[in-house]
Amino acid sequence: MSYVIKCFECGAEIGNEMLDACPGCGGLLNVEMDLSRMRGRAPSDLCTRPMGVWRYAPFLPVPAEKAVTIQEGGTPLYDCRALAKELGLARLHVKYEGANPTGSFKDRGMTVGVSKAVQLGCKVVGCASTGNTSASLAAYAAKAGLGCVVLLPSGKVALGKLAQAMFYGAKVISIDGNFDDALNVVRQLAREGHLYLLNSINPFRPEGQKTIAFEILDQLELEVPDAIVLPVGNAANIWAVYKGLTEWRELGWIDRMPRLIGVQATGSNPISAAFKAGKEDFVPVDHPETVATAIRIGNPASGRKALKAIYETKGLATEVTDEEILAAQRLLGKREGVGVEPASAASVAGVVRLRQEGLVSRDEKVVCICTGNLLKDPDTVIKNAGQVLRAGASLDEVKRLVLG
Ligand code: AN7
Repeated sequence: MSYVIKCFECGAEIGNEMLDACPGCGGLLNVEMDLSRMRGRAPSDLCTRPMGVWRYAPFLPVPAEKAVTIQEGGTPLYDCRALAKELGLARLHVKYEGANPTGSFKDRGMTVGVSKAVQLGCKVVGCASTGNTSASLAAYAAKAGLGCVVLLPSGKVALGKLAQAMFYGAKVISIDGNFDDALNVVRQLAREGHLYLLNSINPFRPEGQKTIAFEILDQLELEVPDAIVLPVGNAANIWAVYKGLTEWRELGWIDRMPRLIGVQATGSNPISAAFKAGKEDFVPVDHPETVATAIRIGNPASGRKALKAIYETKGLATEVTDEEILAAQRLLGKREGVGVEPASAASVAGVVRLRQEGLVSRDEKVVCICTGNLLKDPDTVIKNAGQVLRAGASLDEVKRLVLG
């Protein structure tokens, strides 16, 4: 449970846990866990706790006794045989993060991040968000009794997410700008000491999110998949998954790494573009646009970490159109009964495309991380689903529709 915080860029050790960037070079921060106590042990030693984020307490930078928790994690891993057959794949699993308490994977990072905020004595927490981060932070702040401020891009947050942030009592501020603009402002608020920042540049957030990787490995009984595919927005989650895998690899609990595949929307594609150009850095997209508003992000704060995760695992990044995203969303619902929001469906859309391009082969065992629940964005569903039939309240009229 001991750890150090280091700069991802210059390697400097960071003593101050309130920071979100290296005071020397401005680089991203990264928590390095001391895993020496876990050496010589096995994943089954962790089974003393139920499935969920805190089962992996020895890998987390906050003691489990101090956890602010609403029982996050422990989400299903669906074996999607019908979909695998349709896509021509040996095996396709979906890690369904929509089953988390607030309906997205963000809860894994927030249980750790908000626990840390409490430990540090912070009274107000805040974030910029495309929606899910704000919904999650608002809930955990309520649980912890902290003040909460969320900055949202005006008009571009899905209804369910906005409702959640308002419901849990956060101060909700709509910004005339996009997510990247909102993040700039909230970072300044944090630097002036008005709040503790809980966007995923907070180095403790990915520590919670890396438990997605631990759970996938546990649920597959330590059989390493060939590829793990996930949507990329602000780009911290792919890093978190990489970090989790790396930790178990270093302990010898797994003997190889899966390829990590990041999927973006064509209108918000800085990481995909950088990968295609073979670059370790990316050029921000000025006016990001996509139906998958969760990943409508042009300047991903953790982009450099994401690219490292992709290159180190011999993975790749790709992009899919809004039409492909919505088609994949429908396909997952229709074939498997699994409802996910558009950003989450980007992972499945990515697999569809990569199968067509031959960049994922028939014999691969693939896990898609579906990051958020269908009900987050009911407007998009209603706009793109079939229509509701109308009838008077009479047997005849209804029967005509039923039999028609
Ligand atoms: C459903 O809530 O950035 O690449 O502010 O909500 O780690 O950013 C959401 C991101 C994927 C991308 N899927 O993850 C926010 C926010 C869903 C998401 C992502 C998000 P990152």
